[in-house]
Amino acid sequence: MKVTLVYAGIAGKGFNSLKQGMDSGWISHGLASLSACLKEAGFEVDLIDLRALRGWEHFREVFEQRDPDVVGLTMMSVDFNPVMEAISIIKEVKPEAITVVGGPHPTAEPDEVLENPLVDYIVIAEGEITFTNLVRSIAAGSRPQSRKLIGIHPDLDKLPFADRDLFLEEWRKWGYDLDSPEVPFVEELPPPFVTIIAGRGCRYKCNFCKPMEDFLFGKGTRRRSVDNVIAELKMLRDKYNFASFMFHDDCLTEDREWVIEFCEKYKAEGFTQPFFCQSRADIIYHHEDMVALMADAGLKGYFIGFESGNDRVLNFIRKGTTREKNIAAAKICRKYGLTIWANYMLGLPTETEEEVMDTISMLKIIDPDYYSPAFYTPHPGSDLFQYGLQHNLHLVMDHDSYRRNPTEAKIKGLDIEFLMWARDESQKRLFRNRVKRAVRKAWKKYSDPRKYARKARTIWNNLTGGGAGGGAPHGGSRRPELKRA
Ligand code: B12
Ligand code: SF4
Repeated sequence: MKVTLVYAGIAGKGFNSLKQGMDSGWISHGLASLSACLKEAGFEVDLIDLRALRGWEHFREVFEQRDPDVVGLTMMSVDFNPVMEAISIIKEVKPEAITVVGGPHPTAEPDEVLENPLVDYIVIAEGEITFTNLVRSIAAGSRPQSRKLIGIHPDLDKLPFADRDLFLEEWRKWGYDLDSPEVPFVEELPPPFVTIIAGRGCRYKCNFCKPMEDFLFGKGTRRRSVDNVIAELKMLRDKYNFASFMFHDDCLTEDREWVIEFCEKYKAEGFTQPFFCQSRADIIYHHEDMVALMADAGLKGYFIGFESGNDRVLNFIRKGTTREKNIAAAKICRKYGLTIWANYMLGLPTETEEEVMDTISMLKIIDPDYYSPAFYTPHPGSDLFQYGLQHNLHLVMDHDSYRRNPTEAKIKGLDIEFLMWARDESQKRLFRNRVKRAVRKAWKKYSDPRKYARKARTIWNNLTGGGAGGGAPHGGSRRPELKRA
Protein backbone atom coordinates (compact mmCIF):
# COMPACT_ATOMS: atom_id res chain seq x y z
CA MET A 1 0.00 0.00 0.00
CA LYS A 2 1.64 3.21 -1.13
CA VAL A 3 0.51 6.71 -0.19
CA THR A 4 1.52 9.86 -2.05
CA LEU A 5 0.91 13.18 -0.30
CA VAL A 6 0.41 16.30 -2.43
CA TYR A 7 1.27 19.87 -1.42
CA ALA A 8 -0.48 22.24 -3.82
CA GLY A 9 0.52 25.65 -2.36
CA ILE A 10 1.02 27.38 -5.71
CA ALA A 11 -1.86 29.88 -5.68
CA GLY A 12 0.50 32.75 -4.83
CA LYS A 13 3.79 32.17 -6.64
CA GLY A 14 2.93 29.35 -9.07
CA PHE A 15 5.00 26.37 -10.21
CA ASN A 16 8.79 26.46 -10.04
CA SER A 17 8.62 28.70 -7.01
CA LEU A 18 10.44 26.72 -4.36
CA LYS A 19 12.70 28.71 -2.04
CA GLN A 20 11.20 32.04 -3.12
CA GLY A 21 10.16 33.39 0.27
CA MET A 22 8.29 31.82 3.19
CA ASP A 23 5.21 30.69 1.20
CA SER A 24 7.54 28.68 -0.98
CA GLY A 25 10.28 27.67 1.34
CA TRP A 26 8.52 26.10 4.30
CA ILE A 27 7.28 22.59 4.84
CA SER A 28 3.66 21.77 5.64
CA HIS A 29 3.65 20.45 9.20
CA GLY A 30 0.24 18.91 8.54
CA LEU A 31 1.56 16.66 5.76
CA ALA A 32 4.87 16.04 7.56
CA SER A 33 2.96 14.83 10.61
CA LEU A 34 0.65 12.58 8.55
CA SER A 35 3.72 11.12 6.83
CA ALA A 36 5.43 10.33 10.15
CA CYS A 37 2.30 8.50 11.38
CA LEU A 38 1.82 6.55 8.16
CA LYS A 39 5.48 5.49 8.13
CA GLU A 40 5.23 4.47 11.77
CA ALA A 41 2.27 2.28 10.80
CA GLY A 42 4.45 0.64 8.13
CA PHE A 43 3.19 2.31 4.96
CA GLU A 44 5.34 3.59 2.11
CA VAL A 45 4.94 7.37 1.74
CA ASP A 46 6.25 9.96 -0.68
CA LEU A 47 5.42 13.55 -1.62
CA ILE A 48 4.68 15.57 -4.72
CA ASP A 49 5.25 19.27 -4.01
CA LEU A 50 3.79 21.34 -6.86
CA ARG A 51 6.07 24.25 -5.96
CA ALA A 52 9.04 22.18 -7.16
CA LEU A 53 7.48 21.16 -10.49
CA ARG A 54 7.36 22.84 -13.90
CA GLY A 55 3.62 22.63 -14.58
CA TRP A 56 0.59 20.34 -14.86
CA GLU A 57 2.14 18.10 -17.54
CA HIS A 58 5.10 17.62 -15.25
CA PHE A 59 2.72 16.69 -12.41
CA ARG A 60 1.04 14.10 -14.68
CA GLU A 61 4.45 12.55 -15.54
CA VAL A 62 5.58 12.44 -11.91
CA PHE A 63 2.26 11.02 -10.74
CA GLU A 64 2.46 8.26 -13.37
CA GLN A 65 5.90 7.31 -12.08
CA ARG A 66 4.88 7.35 -8.40
CA ASP A 67 1.78 5.25 -9.05
CA PRO A 68 0.29 5.32 -5.50
CA ASP A 69 -2.78 3.49 -4.20
CA VAL A 70 -3.91 6.40 -2.02
CA VAL A 71 -3.34 10.14 -2.53
CA GLY A 72 -3.66 12.60 0.38
CA LEU A 73 -3.99 16.28 -0.49
CA THR A 74 -3.92 19.21 1.93
CA MET A 75 -6.14 22.22 1.24
CA MET A 76 -6.37 25.75 2.60
CA SER A 77 -9.17 27.75 0.96
CA VAL A 78 -6.65 29.33 -1.39
CA ASP A 79 -5.46 25.88 -2.55
CA PHE A 80 -8.92 24.80 -3.79
CA ASN A 81 -8.26 25.19 -7.54
CA PRO A 82 -4.79 23.56 -7.69
CA VAL A 83 -5.98 20.67 -5.48
CA MET A 84 -9.02 20.06 -7.69
CA GLU A 85 -6.88 20.26 -10.85
CA ALA A 86 -4.42 17.75 -9.37
CA ILE A 87 -7.32 15.40 -8.51
CA SER A 88 -8.71 15.49 -12.04
CA ILE A 89 -5.26 14.53 -13.42
CA ILE A 90 -4.86 11.80 -10.77
CA LYS A 91 -8.21 10.25 -11.71
CA GLU A 92 -7.43 10.47 -15.46
CA VAL A 93 -4.12 8.67 -14.99
CA LYS A 94 -5.28 6.15 -12.38
CA PRO A 95 -9.06 6.07 -11.77
CA GLU A 96 -8.73 3.46 -9.00
CA ALA A 97 -6.38 5.64 -6.90
CA ILE A 98 -8.23 6.77 -3.78
CA THR A 99 -8.20 10.53 -3.20
CA VAL A 100 -8.44 12.00 0.29
CA VAL A 101 -8.55 15.73 1.01
CA GLY A 102 -7.91 17.29 4.43
CA GLY A 103 -6.91 20.61 5.99
CA PRO A 104 -8.61 23.94 6.82
CA HIS A 105 -10.87 24.24 3.74
CA PRO A 106 -12.57 20.82 3.81
CA THR A 107 -12.97 21.37 7.55
CA ALA A 108 -14.69 24.74 7.03
CA GLU A 109 -16.58 23.92 3.81
CA PRO A 110 -16.92 20.12 3.64
CA ASP A 111 -19.89 20.06 1.26
CA GLU A 112 -18.18 22.26 -1.29
CA VAL A 113 -15.24 19.86 -1.50
CA LEU A 114 -17.50 16.79 -1.59
CA GLU A 115 -19.42 18.28 -4.55
CA ASN A 116 -16.57 16.97 -6.69
CA PRO A 117 -17.29 13.24 -7.18
CA LEU A 118 -13.59 12.62 -7.86
CA VAL A 119 -12.90 13.29 -4.18
CA ASP A 120 -13.30 9.89 -2.52
CA TYR A 121 -12.98 11.08 1.09
CA ILE A 122 -12.53 14.22 3.10
CA VAL A 123 -11.12 14.26 6.62
CA ILE A 124 -12.45 17.06 8.81
CA ALA A 125 -10.09 18.27 11.58
CA GLU A 126 -6.82 16.54 12.48
CA GLY A 127 -5.79 13.63 10.32
CA GLU A 128 -3.06 11.59 12.01
CA ILE A 129 -5.26 8.90 13.57
CA THR A 130 -8.17 8.96 11.13
CA PHE A 131 -6.13 8.99 7.91
CA THR A 132 -3.85 6.21 9.14
CA ASN A 133 -6.94 4.15 10.06
CA LEU A 134 -8.45 4.87 6.65
CA VAL A 135 -5.32 3.66 4.83
CA ARG A 136 -5.31 0.57 7.05
CA SER A 137 -8.90 -0.24 6.16
CA ILE A 138 -8.26 0.37 2.45
CA ALA A 139 -5.30 -2.02 2.69
CA ALA A 140 -7.58 -4.56 4.37
CA GLY A 141 -10.14 -4.17 1.57
CA SER A 142 -12.87 -2.66 3.75
CA ARG A 143 -13.47 0.97 2.80
CA PRO A 144 -15.76 3.17 4.92
CA GLN A 145 -19.15 3.98 3.37
CA SER A 146 -19.25 7.65 4.36
CA ARG A 147 -17.09 10.04 2.31
CA LYS A 148 -16.96 12.49 5.23
CA LEU A 149 -14.69 11.32 8.05
CA ILE A 150 -14.28 13.24 11.29
CA GLY A 151 -10.70 13.36 12.57
CA ILE A 152 -9.88 12.27 16.10
CA HIS A 153 -7.72 14.77 18.03
CA PRO A 154 -4.45 13.03 18.87
CA ASP A 155 -2.42 13.32 22.07
CA LEU A 156 0.34 15.55 20.70
CA ASP A 157 3.07 14.07 22.91
CA LYS A 158 2.34 10.63 21.50
CA LEU A 159 2.81 11.68 17.86
CA PRO A 160 6.11 10.98 16.12
CA PHE A 161 8.07 14.14 15.21
CA ALA A 162 7.15 15.75 11.88
CA ASP A 163 8.78 13.99 8.93
CA ARG A 164 10.77 16.90 7.52
CA ASP A 165 12.70 14.58 5.22
CA LEU A 166 9.47 13.99 3.30
CA PHE A 167 9.93 17.52 1.95
CA LEU A 168 13.72 17.78 1.95
CA GLU A 169 14.26 14.56 0.01
CA GLU A 170 11.63 15.55 -2.53
CA TRP A 171 13.12 19.04 -2.99
CA ARG A 172 16.59 17.54 -3.52
CA LYS A 173 15.20 15.30 -6.29
CA TRP A 174 14.41 18.43 -8.29
CA GLY A 175 17.86 19.93 -7.87
CA TYR A 176 17.17 22.29 -4.99
CA ASP A 177 20.38 22.78 -3.11
CA LEU A 178 19.47 22.79 0.59
CA ASP A 179 21.87 24.94 2.56
CA SER A 180 18.97 25.33 5.01
CA PRO A 181 16.11 22.89 5.64
CA GLU A 182 13.63 25.77 5.34
CA VAL A 183 14.03 29.29 4.01
CA PRO A 184 14.86 31.89 6.67
CA PHE A 185 12.93 35.11 6.16
CA VAL A 186 14.62 37.77 8.29
CA GLU A 187 18.28 38.61 8.87
CA GLU A 188 17.90 37.91 12.59
CA LEU A 189 17.39 34.20 11.84
CA PRO A 190 20.43 32.77 10.05
CA PRO A 191 20.41 29.47 8.12
CA PRO A 192 20.21 26.51 8.69
CA PHE A 193 16.66 27.44 9.71
CA VAL A 194 13.76 25.21 10.77
CA THR A 195 10.15 25.64 11.89
CA ILE A 196 8.48 23.82 14.76
CA ILE A 197 5.01 23.66 16.38
CA ALA A 198 4.58 23.37 20.14
CA GLY A 199 0.80 23.20 20.19
CA ARG A 200 -2.41 23.44 18.21
CA GLY A 201 -5.29 25.86 18.50
CA CYS A 202 -5.75 29.23 20.15
CA ARG A 203 -7.87 30.38 23.05
CA TYR A 204 -8.69 33.82 21.60
CA LYS A 205 -11.72 34.78 19.54
CA CYS A 206 -10.73 37.25 16.83
CA ASN A 207 -13.71 37.20 14.45
CA PHE A 208 -11.71 37.31 11.19
CA CYS A 209 -10.17 33.96 12.21
CA LYS A 210 -12.40 32.09 14.63
CA PRO A 211 -14.10 29.70 14.94
CA MET A 212 -12.44 27.88 11.99
CA GLU A 213 -9.50 26.74 14.10
CA ASP A 214 -11.84 25.41 16.79
CA PHE A 215 -13.30 23.11 14.12
CA LEU A 216 -9.76 22.01 13.18
CA PHE A 217 -8.13 21.56 16.56
CA GLY A 218 -10.96 21.78 19.10
CA LYS A 219 -11.64 24.71 21.42
CA GLY A 220 -8.68 26.26 23.21
CA THR A 221 -5.10 25.09 22.84
CA ARG A 222 -3.52 21.68 23.19
CA ARG A 223 0.16 22.12 23.89
CA ARG A 224 2.93 19.54 23.76
CA SER A 225 4.92 19.12 26.93
CA VAL A 226 8.06 21.25 27.13
CA ASP A 227 10.15 18.06 27.35
CA ASN A 228 8.66 16.76 24.12
CA VAL A 229 9.45 20.03 22.30
CA ILE A 230 12.99 20.10 23.72
CA ALA A 231 13.48 16.49 22.56
CA GLU A 232 12.49 17.53 19.03
CA LEU A 233 14.85 20.50 19.14
CA LYS A 234 17.68 18.17 20.20
CA MET A 235 16.87 15.90 17.26
CA LEU A 236 16.87 18.93 14.94
CA ARG A 237 20.20 20.09 16.35
CA ASP A 238 21.76 16.66 15.78
CA LYS A 239 20.27 16.19 12.34
CA TYR A 240 20.38 19.65 10.77
CA ASN A 241 22.60 21.64 13.12
CA PHE A 242 20.01 24.42 12.91
CA ALA A 243 21.21 27.95 13.63
CA SER A 244 17.78 29.49 14.18
CA PHE A 245 14.12 28.54 14.24
CA MET A 246 10.55 29.79 14.30
CA PHE A 247 7.54 28.57 16.28
CA HIS A 248 4.44 28.31 14.05
CA ASP A 249 2.03 28.29 17.01
CA ASP A 250 -0.76 30.82 16.65
CA CYS A 251 0.13 32.33 19.99
CA LEU A 252 2.99 30.63 21.80
CA THR A 253 2.90 33.15 24.64
CA GLU A 254 -0.70 32.52 25.74
CA ASP A 255 0.48 29.98 28.35
CA ARG A 256 2.90 31.83 30.61
CA GLU A 257 3.83 28.79 32.72
CA TRP A 258 4.69 26.81 29.60
CA VAL A 259 6.86 29.63 28.25
CA ILE A 260 8.75 30.03 31.53
CA GLU A 261 9.47 26.30 31.72
CA PHE A 262 10.51 26.27 28.07
CA CYS A 263 12.95 29.17 28.48
CA GLU A 264 14.59 27.54 31.49
CA LYS A 265 14.97 24.16 29.82
CA TYR A 266 16.07 25.65 26.49
CA LYS A 267 18.99 27.37 28.19
CA ALA A 268 19.74 24.44 30.48
CA GLU A 269 20.10 22.16 27.45
CA GLY A 270 22.72 24.50 26.01
CA PHE A 271 20.63 25.93 23.17
CA THR A 272 21.67 29.39 22.10
CA GLN A 273 19.98 29.53 18.70
CA PRO A 274 17.82 32.62 18.15
CA PHE A 275 14.13 32.16 17.49
CA PHE A 276 10.92 34.00 16.59
CA CYS A 277 7.34 33.30 17.61
CA GLN A 278 3.88 34.76 17.25
CA SER A 279 2.39 36.71 20.12
CA ARG A 280 -0.27 39.29 20.88
CA ALA A 281 0.09 42.92 21.94
CA ASP A 282 -2.13 42.49 25.03
CA ILE A 283 -0.03 39.56 26.27
CA ILE A 284 3.23 41.45 25.80
CA TYR A 285 1.71 44.44 27.56
CA HIS A 286 0.55 42.40 30.58
CA HIS A 287 3.62 40.13 30.87
CA GLU A 288 6.74 42.21 30.46
CA ASP A 289 8.65 39.87 32.79
CA MET A 290 7.92 36.95 30.45
CA VAL A 291 9.13 38.99 27.49
CA ALA A 292 12.39 39.68 29.34
CA LEU A 293 12.84 36.00 30.09
CA MET A 294 12.21 35.03 26.47
CA ALA A 295 14.67 37.63 25.20
CA ASP A 296 17.27 36.25 27.60
CA ALA A 297 16.66 32.71 26.30
CA GLY A 298 17.22 33.66 22.65
CA LEU A 299 13.97 35.17 21.40
CA LYS A 300 14.85 37.66 18.67
CA GLY A 301 11.44 38.84 17.58
CA TYR A 302 7.70 38.56 17.68
CA PHE A 303 5.09 38.43 14.96
CA ILE A 304 2.32 40.61 16.39
CA GLY A 305 -1.17 41.00 14.97
CA PHE A 306 -1.69 44.69 15.76
CA GLU A 307 -4.38 44.69 13.06
CA SER A 308 -5.68 48.23 13.63
CA GLY A 309 -4.86 51.49 15.39
CA ASN A 310 -8.49 52.29 16.12
CA ASP A 311 -10.28 51.06 19.24
CA ARG A 312 -13.72 50.76 17.62
CA VAL A 313 -12.30 48.56 14.87
CA LEU A 314 -10.25 46.48 17.35
CA ASN A 315 -13.42 45.97 19.34
CA PHE A 316 -15.43 45.09 16.23
CA ILE A 317 -12.93 42.35 15.26
CA ARG A 318 -12.80 41.09 18.89
CA LYS A 319 -9.03 41.51 18.94
CA GLY A 320 -8.80 41.91 22.71
CA THR A 321 -6.29 44.74 22.54
CA THR A 322 -6.39 48.53 22.23
CA ARG A 323 -4.39 51.14 20.36
CA GLU A 324 -2.73 52.06 23.64
CA LYS A 325 -1.75 48.45 24.41
CA ASN A 326 -0.45 47.99 20.86
CA ILE A 327 1.84 50.99 21.26
CA ALA A 328 2.94 49.99 24.76
CA ALA A 329 3.70 46.42 23.60
CA ALA A 330 5.94 47.75 20.83
CA LYS A 331 7.79 49.86 23.39
CA ILE A 332 8.38 46.78 25.55
CA CYS A 333 9.75 44.88 22.55
CA ARG A 334 12.12 47.74 21.81
CA LYS A 335 13.29 47.78 25.44
CA TYR A 336 14.42 44.14 25.17
CA GLY A 337 15.94 44.53 21.70
CA LEU A 338 13.22 42.44 20.03
CA THR A 339 12.40 42.76 16.37
CA ILE A 340 8.77 43.55 15.55
CA TRP A 341 7.03 41.94 12.60
CA ALA A 342 3.78 43.91 12.38
CA ASN A 343 0.71 42.25 10.90
CA TYR A 344 -2.13 44.66 10.23
CA MET A 345 -5.22 44.88 8.08
CA LEU A 346 -6.67 47.64 5.97
CA GLY A 347 -10.18 47.68 4.51
CA LEU A 348 -12.03 45.78 7.22
CA PRO A 349 -15.85 45.70 7.07
CA THR A 350 -17.35 48.89 8.62
CA GLU A 351 -13.90 50.58 8.72
CA THR A 352 -13.89 54.27 7.72
CA GLU A 353 -11.03 56.15 6.08
CA GLU A 354 -10.44 58.06 9.33
CA GLU A 355 -10.04 54.73 11.13
CA VAL A 356 -7.52 53.56 8.53
CA MET A 357 -5.63 56.80 9.20
CA ASP A 358 -5.52 55.77 12.89
CA THR A 359 -3.74 52.56 11.86
CA ILE A 360 -1.24 54.58 9.86
CA SER A 361 -0.57 56.96 12.74
CA MET A 362 -0.16 54.01 15.14
CA LEU A 363 2.44 52.45 12.83
CA LYS A 364 4.39 55.73 12.78
CA ILE A 365 4.62 55.45 16.57
CA ILE A 366 5.35 51.72 16.69
CA ASP A 367 7.91 51.93 13.86
CA PRO A 368 8.04 48.14 13.26
CA ASP A 369 11.08 46.47 11.77
CA TYR A 370 8.97 44.56 9.27
CA TYR A 371 5.63 45.75 7.89
CA SER A 372 3.15 43.08 6.89
CA PRO A 373 0.04 44.83 5.57
CA ALA A 374 -2.98 42.89 4.33
CA PHE A 375 -6.23 43.92 2.73
CA TYR A 376 -8.88 42.24 4.83
CA THR A 377 -9.81 38.92 3.21
CA PRO A 378 -12.89 36.98 4.34
CA HIS A 379 -11.78 33.44 5.17
CA PRO A 380 -14.37 30.64 5.18
CA GLY A 381 -15.05 29.34 8.66
CA SER A 382 -14.69 32.72 10.38
CA ASP A 383 -17.47 34.78 11.97
CA LEU A 384 -16.50 37.83 9.91
CA PHE A 385 -16.92 35.71 6.76
CA GLN A 386 -20.52 35.04 7.86
CA TYR A 387 -21.01 38.77 8.57
CA GLY A 388 -19.80 39.52 5.02
CA LEU A 389 -22.26 37.00 3.58
CA GLN A 390 -25.15 38.45 5.60
CA HIS A 391 -24.31 41.98 4.47
CA ASN A 392 -23.58 40.97 0.88
CA LEU A 393 -20.04 42.33 1.08
CA HIS A 394 -17.94 39.63 -0.53
CA LEU A 395 -16.04 40.28 -3.74
CA VAL A 396 -13.95 37.07 -3.71
CA MET A 397 -15.33 35.07 -6.64
CA ASP A 398 -12.48 32.65 -7.01
CA HIS A 399 -10.63 30.60 -4.41
CA ASP A 400 -7.30 31.92 -5.75
CA SER A 401 -8.20 35.24 -4.12
CA TYR A 402 -8.38 33.86 -0.57
CA ARG A 403 -4.99 35.45 0.00
CA ARG A 404 -4.39 38.46 2.17
CA ASN A 405 -2.48 40.22 -0.60
CA PRO A 406 -2.78 43.99 -0.37
CA THR A 407 -3.31 44.44 -4.11
CA GLU A 408 -7.02 43.82 -4.72
CA ALA A 409 -10.24 44.65 -2.86
CA LYS A 410 -11.86 41.60 -1.24
CA ILE A 411 -15.04 43.30 -0.03
CA LYS A 412 -17.42 45.85 -1.51
CA GLY A 413 -17.59 49.53 -0.69
CA LEU A 414 -13.85 50.22 -0.46
CA ASP A 415 -12.00 53.00 -2.24
CA ILE A 416 -9.20 50.83 -3.58
CA GLU A 417 -7.05 53.81 -4.56
CA PHE A 418 -7.21 55.11 -1.02
CA LEU A 419 -6.32 51.65 0.36
CA MET A 420 -3.30 51.36 -1.96
CA TRP A 421 -2.18 54.79 -0.80
CA ALA A 422 -2.75 53.77 2.84
CA ARG A 423 -0.76 50.56 2.30
CA ASP A 424 2.21 52.56 0.97
CA GLU A 425 1.87 55.39 3.45
CA SER A 426 1.71 52.99 6.40
CA GLN A 427 5.17 51.69 5.50
CA LYS A 428 6.93 55.04 5.21
CA ARG A 429 9.28 55.66 8.12
CA LEU A 430 9.31 59.09 9.72
CA PHE A 431 12.63 60.90 9.50
CA ARG A 432 12.98 60.87 13.30
CA ASN A 433 12.40 57.08 13.33
CA ARG A 434 15.12 56.61 10.72
CA VAL A 435 17.50 58.61 12.91
CA LYS A 436 16.53 56.59 16.02
CA ARG A 437 17.16 53.37 14.11
CA ALA A 438 20.57 54.51 12.95
CA VAL A 439 21.49 55.43 16.54
CA ARG A 440 20.21 52.08 17.88
CA LYS A 441 22.18 50.18 15.22
CA ALA A 442 25.36 52.08 16.01
CA TRP A 443 24.82 51.57 19.76
CA LYS A 444 24.35 47.82 19.24
CA LYS A 445 27.50 47.67 17.15
CA TYR A 446 29.80 49.61 19.43
CA SER A 447 28.39 48.91 22.87
CA ASP A 448 29.37 45.26 23.15
CA PRO A 449 32.71 45.18 25.00
CA ARG A 450 33.12 41.44 24.28
CA LYS A 451 33.28 42.22 20.57
CA TYR A 452 36.15 44.62 21.23
CA ALA A 453 37.94 42.13 23.45
CA ARG A 454 37.71 39.52 20.67
CA LYS A 455 38.88 41.99 18.03
CA ALA A 456 41.80 43.13 20.22
CA ARG A 457 42.75 39.50 20.83
CA THR A 458 42.75 38.73 17.10
CA ILE A 459 44.87 41.81 16.33
CA TRP A 460 47.26 40.85 19.14
CA ASN A 461 47.51 37.27 17.83
CA ASN A 462 48.17 38.50 14.31
CA LEU A 463 50.87 40.86 15.53
CA THR A 464 52.56 38.31 17.79
CA GLY A 465 51.98 35.30 15.49
CA GLY A 466 50.17 33.60 18.40
CA GLY A 467 47.08 31.54 17.77
CA ALA A 468 46.63 28.91 20.41
CA GLY A 469 44.05 30.00 22.88
CA GLY A 470 43.29 33.18 20.95
CA GLY A 471 40.54 34.14 18.54
CA ALA A 472 37.35 32.20 18.10
CA PRO A 473 37.52 28.47 18.60
CA HIS A 474 36.30 26.13 15.85
CA GLY A 475 32.56 26.41 15.69
CA GLY A 476 33.08 29.79 17.30
CA SER A 477 30.16 31.29 15.44
CA ARG A 478 27.92 29.89 18.17
CA ARG A 479 26.74 32.54 20.59
CA PRO A 480 28.43 32.33 23.98
CA GLU A 481 26.21 30.66 26.54
CA LEU A 482 24.23 33.05 28.71
CA LYS A 483 25.42 33.02 32.30
CA ARG A 484 22.68 32.91 34.92
CA ALA A 485 22.99 35.03 38.00
C1 B12 B 1 2.40 28.19 9.38
C2 B12 B 1 1.23 28.69 8.59
C3 B12 B 1 1.48 29.16 7.31
C4 B12 B 1 2.85 29.06 6.69
C5 B12 B 1 3.13 27.65 6.22
C6 B12 B 1 1.93 27.01 5.60
C7 B12 B 1 2.00 25.52 5.50
N1 B12 B 1 2.64 25.06 4.48
O1 B12 B 1 1.49 24.79 6.35
C8 B12 B 1 2.76 30.11 5.54
C9 B12 B 1 3.34 31.42 6.02
C10 B12 B 1 3.42 29.73 4.23
C11 B12 B 1 1.24 30.26 5.40
C12 B12 B 1 0.68 30.86 4.33
C13 B12 B 1 -0.68 31.08 4.20
N2 B12 B 1 -1.61 30.85 5.15
CO1 B12 B 1 -1.26 29.93 6.81
N3 B12 B 1 -1.10 29.18 8.51
C14 B12 B 1 -0.08 28.70 9.13
C15 B12 B 1 -0.50 28.23 10.53
C16 B12 B 1 -0.18 29.34 11.54
C17 B12 B 1 0.08 26.92 10.99
C18 B12 B 1 -0.08 25.77 9.98
C19 B12 B 1 0.27 24.48 10.63
O2 B12 B 1 1.36 23.98 10.44
N4 B12 B 1 -0.63 23.94 11.47
C20 B12 B 1 -0.39 22.69 12.23
C21 B12 B 1 -0.69 21.47 11.33
C22 B12 B 1 -0.42 20.20 12.09
O3 B12 B 1 -2.07 21.54 11.02
P1 B12 B 1 -2.62 21.47 9.53
O4 B12 B 1 -1.64 21.90 8.55
O5 B12 B 1 -3.95 22.12 9.51
O6 B12 B 1 -2.83 19.87 9.31
C23 B12 B 1 -3.68 19.07 10.10
C24 B12 B 1 -5.16 19.03 9.65
O7 B12 B 1 -5.56 20.18 8.95
C25 B12 B 1 -5.27 17.80 8.81
N5 B12 B 1 -4.84 17.84 7.41
C26 B12 B 1 -4.17 18.76 6.73
N6 B12 B 1 -3.93 18.34 5.47
C27 B12 B 1 -4.44 17.12 5.36
C28 B12 B 1 -4.46 16.22 4.29
C29 B12 B 1 -5.07 14.98 4.46
C30 B12 B 1 -5.08 14.02 3.34
C31 B12 B 1 -5.69 14.64 5.69
C32 B12 B 1 -6.34 13.34 5.87
C33 B12 B 1 -5.66 15.53 6.77
C34 B12 B 1 -5.03 16.76 6.59
O8 B12 B 1 -4.40 16.92 9.50
C35 B12 B 1 -3.20 17.65 9.85
C36 B12 B 1 -2.58 17.02 11.05
O9 B12 B 1 -3.47 16.99 12.12
C37 B12 B 1 -2.05 28.09 10.32
C38 B12 B 1 -2.88 28.22 11.56
C39 B12 B 1 -2.83 26.91 12.35
N7 B12 B 1 -2.64 27.02 13.61
O10 B12 B 1 -2.92 25.82 11.79
C40 B12 B 1 -2.33 29.15 9.26
C41 B12 B 1 -3.48 28.96 8.28
C42 B12 B 1 -3.50 27.52 7.80
N8 B12 B 1 -3.10 29.83 7.17
C43 B12 B 1 -4.09 30.44 6.63
C44 B12 B 1 -3.98 31.32 5.53
C45 B12 B 1 -5.21 32.10 5.18
C46 B12 B 1 -2.79 31.44 4.81
C47 B12 B 1 -2.56 32.29 3.56
C48 B12 B 1 -3.69 32.25 2.56
C49 B12 B 1 -2.29 33.72 4.08
C50 B12 B 1 -1.98 34.71 3.00
N9 B12 B 1 -0.75 34.95 2.74
O11 B12 B 1 -2.87 35.26 2.42
C51 B12 B 1 -1.25 31.71 2.99
C52 B12 B 1 -1.50 30.68 1.87
C53 B12 B 1 -0.28 29.91 1.43
C54 B12 B 1 -0.55 29.08 0.21
N10 B12 B 1 -1.02 27.88 0.34
O12 B12 B 1 -0.36 29.56 -0.87
C55 B12 B 1 -5.39 30.10 7.31
C56 B12 B 1 -6.23 29.16 6.46
C57 B12 B 1 -7.70 29.49 6.50
C58 B12 B 1 -8.44 28.79 5.41
N11 B12 B 1 -9.75 28.85 5.49
O13 B12 B 1 -7.90 28.25 4.50
C59 B12 B 1 -4.90 29.49 8.68
C60 B12 B 1 -5.80 28.42 9.26
C61 B12 B 1 -4.75 30.70 9.65
C62 B12 B 1 -6.07 31.28 10.06
N12 B12 B 1 -6.58 30.92 11.22
O14 B12 B 1 -6.65 32.06 9.36
N13 B12 B 1 0.59 29.77 6.48
S1 SF4 C 1 -6.05 35.77 14.97
FE1 SF4 C 1 -4.48 34.73 16.16
S2 SF4 C 1 -4.93 35.29 18.27
FE2 SF4 C 1 -6.77 35.72 17.11
S3 SF4 C 1 -8.01 33.88 17.30
FE3 SF4 C 1 -6.83 33.68 15.41
S4 SF4 C 1 -5.00 32.57 15.96
FE4 SF4 C 1 -5.94 33.31 17.86
